Amino acid sequence: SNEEAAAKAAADTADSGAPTIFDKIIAKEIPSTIVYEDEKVLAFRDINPQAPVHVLIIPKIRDGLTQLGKAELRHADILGHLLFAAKLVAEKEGIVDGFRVVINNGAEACQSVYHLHLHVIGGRQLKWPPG
Ligand code: D5M
Repeated sequence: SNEEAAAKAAADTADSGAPTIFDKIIAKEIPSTIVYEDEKVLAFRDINPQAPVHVLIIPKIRDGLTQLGKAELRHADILGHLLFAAKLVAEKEGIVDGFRVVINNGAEACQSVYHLHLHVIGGRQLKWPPG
């Protein structure tokens, strides 16, 4: 599929350390709809929403975290912070009683942006398993 081909191409450049589209969102060089922000993380609406609520949460400093599979012990604090932010976003969006947190890791999981991000998805009945 197109999605799989795009994911493979993205993975090929993942280790180049090149900036991603999310750096431009953090720098506010391109617009986004921010739903939550603190000193460490930024949460904004996904441009291609898969549910009525679809928010991405990213660390403001990538620090080598292109993907979860590259995490090191020094990232444990920011990983916990991101997950707690997912709960805050779910509360803010009124979906705290039913929501999903997703991290796509690598081409086989269709990761397309190599700056770690959590998807917070909800606002409808979600199905299991995901595709
Ligand atoms: O998810 C990467 C996600 O990033 C995908 O759901 C689209 C979203 N995306 C890409 N560009 C933008 C901008 N400019 N604004 C908001 N959302 C964006 P992945 O897990 O890597 O497949």
